[in-house]
Parts: sequence; structure tokens; C-alpha cells
Amino acid sequence: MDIDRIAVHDSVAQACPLEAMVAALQGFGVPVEAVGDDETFDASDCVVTFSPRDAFLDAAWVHGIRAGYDEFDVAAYEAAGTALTNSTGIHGDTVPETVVGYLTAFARRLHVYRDRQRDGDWTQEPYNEPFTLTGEQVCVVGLGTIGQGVADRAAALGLEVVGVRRSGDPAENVERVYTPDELDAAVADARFVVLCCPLTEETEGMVDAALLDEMRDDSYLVNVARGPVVVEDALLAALDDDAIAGAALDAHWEEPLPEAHPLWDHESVIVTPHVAAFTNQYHEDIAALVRENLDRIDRGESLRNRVA
Ligand code: NDP
Ligand code: 7N6
Repeated sequence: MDIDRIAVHDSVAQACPLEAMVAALQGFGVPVEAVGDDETFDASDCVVTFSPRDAFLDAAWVHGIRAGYDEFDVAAYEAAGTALTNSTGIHGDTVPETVVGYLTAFARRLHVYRDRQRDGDWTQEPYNEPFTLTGEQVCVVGLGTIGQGVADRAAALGLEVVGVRRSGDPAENVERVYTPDELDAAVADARFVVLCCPLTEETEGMVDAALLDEMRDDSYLVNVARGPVVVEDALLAALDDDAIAGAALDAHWEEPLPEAHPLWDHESVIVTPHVAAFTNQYHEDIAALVRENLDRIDRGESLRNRVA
């Protein structure tokens, strides 16, 4: 593969300023330019993008600036012979730090006090509501870059950590690793269930009414994965029926979450607008991945994070 141009698609603006991304990709010995939807591509192009476009299939290599690549048609990339790489590996601090924020808010009731602050309301939570993270159990579903980061931080805070992944292989700071067919058992004792897995045919709808029913009624669901991993109606029903205590949702079924969506008004729900990974260094993190792969191309090596 010979790369003569890095074309930065304007959809990257969904994660970082377009100009910052273009600037961060300079100096790698390949011309860089910002492009929009009217651009055409050829077999000497590398496209750096947030979202897929059919025209990218004409490029040599497409780099998605997200870890999740569920919106890309992997089979079409394979058929076209266009390399597709993703950005797994750069979210090991950002997303886990956000998850620690959710867990701490729920345990220490910070989200409730923030709501009351708007009304100058001094009301204190009932005696039995606040608890400490220490000694509670968290179940981390997906033990990759993000899941491991969550597990490490949770263990440091004194939580007992269990996890789920297909391989079932042990993971650092995780006391028991379950496989997806044991998901019921994995969530049963957890005060927090944190979804850190990709959206795939296997994980779509994984958190359904039956699984929510297996969860403790004082437990919290955290979704930093993708909205459709959770069955929307089942979650809304579980929240309305107090079958679980609350949820923190960064990933949603429709984004932006519609203005009239009932989740906005749930006191026990923290809604964030798909920002768990946001950082003012995102352009640098992506540039480092692209640079590594340009170097690999020069050395005739296979691409890191290649998914097609
Ligand atoms: P990784 O590829 O590093 O990790 C994914 C993990 O999920 C692996 O441990 C994998 O292990 C596991 N997994 C795959 N299938 C299943 C399954 N059926 N059940 C349980 N575990 C499974 O990805 P990242 O940690 O970088 O990102 C994970 C996902 O998080 C992304 O795909 C994306 O959707 C989402 N994400 C969201 C962000 C946000 O802003 N909210 C930011 C970044 C990512 P194994 O192969 O053994 O199953
Ligand atoms: C944008 C991150 C991912 O999959 O959903 C996230 O990486 C988007 C900052």
C-alpha cells in the first residue's frame, strides 16, 4: 500500500475540531487535507473519519476515529479490498474515569444534590440512600481497553470486580471472569453492571427484560458501549417499576436522545450526550494511531487495529 494523501473527513468534528485533527496529522511525510461529502478517493488515499460513507470504499485505507465500528459495513470493505482500522486502545483513561464518576455519583448521591442545587434546595437524602463503593461488587461486561480501565479503577476504590468476555480468560483486578452464556450469574450479585462491549449481532439486545430481572433491585446499569446493547423498553420498564435503582447512559438508541424522551426526567438516571471519551487530546491520540500505521506500511507490516 502506498499512501499519497491523508483525507480528513469533516465528520471528525463530532469528536474534535477538524482543524486540530488536520494539524495533528501534519509532519508524517504525507499531505493532509480536509474533505467533505463531495470528495472522491483512490487507491493512494488514507481517509480519517468518524462516520462511514460509500465513497470511502475507493480509498486504500480508512481509519475510523472511534473504537466502535458497528456503523461500518465490514463485508463491503473486505469485498472492496479497502483496509479498515478502528481506534481501540485510546480510551483506557477517559471512559473509565467517566464511569468512576457515575458510580461515585450514585453511591454519594451527587446527581441528586446537583439537581436540588438548581432550586436552592437543602434537602438531604434519606439515611439509607448513600453508600460507599468500598465493598460493593461491579460486573464489567467486556474486558478490553475500557473494561480493563474500569476494573483497575474499581478495584483501587475497594470494589469487588467480576467481568464477562467471550474468551473467559482471566483479567487483572477481576476476581471472576464469566462467559456471555453465564451473564445471568455474572450480574446477579452486582451493585453496578457496566457495559463496555462492542455492539455486535451477539450483544444487540443483550440487556433485556430477563437480564434486568436478574439484577438486584438496588443495582445500577451503566452503558458506555452502544444504545442497542440494551432493550430500550425493558430498561424504561425496569426503571419505572423500581426493578433496578438507576442507570447512567452515555450511549443511546437514537442520538441525540430525543427532547421528549422519558429518560431526561428520571431522577435516578444520568444521561450524558455520548461524551464519555471526550478529551482535549483526542486529535493527538488519533494522530498517534495513524502515524504508527503509516510507519507499519513503510516497513511492510500489517496494520494495527485492522478490522477489515
Ligand atoms: P476492545 O476491543 O478493547 O474491548 C472489547 C471487549 O468486549 C473485549 O474484552 C471483548 O472480549 C469483549 N466482548 C466482545 N464480545 C463480547 C460479548 N458478546 N460479551 C461480552 N464481552 C464481549 O474495545 P474498547 O474497550 O476500546 O471499546 C469497547 C466498546 O465501547 C466499543 O466497541 C464501543 O462500542 C464503545 N465505546 C464507547 C465510547 C463512548 O464514548 N461511550 C468510547 C469508546 C468505545 P472477547 O473478545 O474475549 O469477548
Ligand atoms: C468519540 C468516541 C467510540 O466508539 O463511541 C466512541 O470510540 C466515540 C470521542
